[in-house]
Amino acid sequence: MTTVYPVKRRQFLIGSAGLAGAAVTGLPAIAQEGGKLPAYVAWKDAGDMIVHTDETLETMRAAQGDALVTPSSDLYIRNNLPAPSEEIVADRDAWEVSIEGVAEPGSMTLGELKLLGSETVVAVLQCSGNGRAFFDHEASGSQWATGAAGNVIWTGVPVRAVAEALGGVAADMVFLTGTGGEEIPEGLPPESIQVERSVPVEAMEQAILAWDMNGEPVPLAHGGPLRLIVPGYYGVNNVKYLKRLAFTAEESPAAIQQTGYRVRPVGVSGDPSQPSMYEMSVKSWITGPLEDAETGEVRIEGLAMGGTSAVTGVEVSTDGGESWQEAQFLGPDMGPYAWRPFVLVADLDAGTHTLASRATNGNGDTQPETFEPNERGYGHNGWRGHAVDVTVG
Ligand SMILES: Nc1nc2c(c(=O)[nH]1)N[C@H]1C(S)=C(S)[C@@H](COP(=O)(O)O)O[C@H]1N2
Ligand SMILES: [Mo]
Repeated sequence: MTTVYPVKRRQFLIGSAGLAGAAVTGLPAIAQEGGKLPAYVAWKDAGDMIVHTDETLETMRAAQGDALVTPSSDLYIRNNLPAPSEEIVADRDAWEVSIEGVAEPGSMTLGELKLLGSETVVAVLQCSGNGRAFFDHEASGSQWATGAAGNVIWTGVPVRAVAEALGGVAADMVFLTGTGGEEIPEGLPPESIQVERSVPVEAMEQAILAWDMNGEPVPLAHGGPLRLIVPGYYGVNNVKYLKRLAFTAEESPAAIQQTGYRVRPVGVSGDPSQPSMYEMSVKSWITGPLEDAETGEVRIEGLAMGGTSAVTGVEVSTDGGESWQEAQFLGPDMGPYAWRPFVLVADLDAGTHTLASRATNGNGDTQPETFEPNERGYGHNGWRGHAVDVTVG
């Protein structure tokens, strides 16, 4: 199956992606609940998705529920460029990645990488802009609420093992840089639209090159045949259709690294001196009930994640944050990078109740009540913004 993008549409998308760093998306702000899925993700569960655009699909908050793992059919999609054609997953083991910045640089096929060993890690994949809709300053970009995030089981070869097999990381390399496999149309400077991200080289401790997602080959839409997974780091650093992995002395010159995904005050443009969207922060949200409930015992459920340090606890408030009660985690602990579903049964009287959750991680970080606005609306983890008003009666 080949996905064909009409030329006009493609140019439109590429043009808008190129301007993303300048805080202009140009994409229409139509969000459809249970809308029609674009062809390349027609296999997803339309009833659980909000279609913002063909390249941005969000999981409905209620559908997130108390799921330990996000089914692939419900996982959000965020493409800066249209996905490559299905041809690249026709012969997965033949996919080649060039590996640079090691003692013996070269190219390896996925088949060869699989011989270097494998590890499985459960990690939250979350877009930097998840929660953007909860800011008041109308930050440009997709108006993600809670659904640009999922908890995913990834299997692949540790980046450490790949570096070792090629003689080790070369001297003075301080970044791990991944390049996406999208084709760059002729005439455009690659750095303007290429999805190429650099993370501090220390992240290689937990990073893997993944070929399996939730126990199946990574779907093309989620970065198959091979994806760089940097557990604990925001979505953008998890480069899909990885075609190059390089240990580098400098950050990528790509706009998506230099000016994109930079946290700065509202009204300021992006530049390399500002913090980059790397490590995720502690966060939680309630997934049910979201609108109404019957009086009496109500089962309040939600999801909590620690970021780069495991989530250790989560409290729930039914009175807008005046009082808090410790909620109970459900299911097994799947490691520091996974989220944990939680539940609290509360006795609720008739009336409107503001339900909120507040998580803490192993570093002792707790979600703040409010979160300072920033130009692009990144990283919101304030508990008040994520609270829901539920009518009980
Ligand atoms: N090659 C490539 N990798 C990419 C992107 C992309 O557009 N191209 N988008 C990034 C962003 S911003 C996010 S949030 C995640 C989204 O992953 P998903 O579509 O599998 O949910 O992939 C990241 N990796
Ligand atoms: Mo993202």
